[in-house]
Amino acid sequence: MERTFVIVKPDGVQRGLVGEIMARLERRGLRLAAAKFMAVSQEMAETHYSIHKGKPFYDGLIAYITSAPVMAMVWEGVNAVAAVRQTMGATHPTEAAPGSVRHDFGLEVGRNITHASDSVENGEKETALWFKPEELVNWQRDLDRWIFE
Ligand code: D4T
Repeated sequence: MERTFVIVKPDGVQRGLVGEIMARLERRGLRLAAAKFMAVSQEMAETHYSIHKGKPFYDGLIAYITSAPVMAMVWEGVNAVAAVRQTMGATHPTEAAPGSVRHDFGLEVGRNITHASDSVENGEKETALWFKPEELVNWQRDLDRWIFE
């Protein structure tokens, strides 16, 4: 089953949106595989965002993601990467589709509430960075046959 890595970022946690965002993913039919409420170390932030090193927004991005706790999660399902990116909406909240998390709760790219992996490969890499293998739960949900064809 395809897996993707998701973060409710510090602004989402501070604004009390963790439950709302998890509820949207659950309602969509995605299945939770791991979740961890945690502070983000400087080292973790720099590794996670290493592709953005040197860009003008990099320092602000690192300060933002380490500024308060986050909810780190792994969600799984058919087409999980694309489905979660769609539920979150475009990176810039003013370009995000109506009904998406970033549209419904965000205004600025530097406070865009969530992260979601942009490919299956990055989902696997990010999951391995943020979670130990034993923190991932393999389980069957009784509803699965009504959601996955
Ligand atoms: P994340 O990785 O946070 O889910 O965002 P996206 O996958 O949607 O977008 P991204 O990797 O292009 O950007 C990572 C992160 O950097 C912030 N950012 C981005 C910013 O502050 N200013 C910018 O101009 C861009 C492009 C927001 C998300």
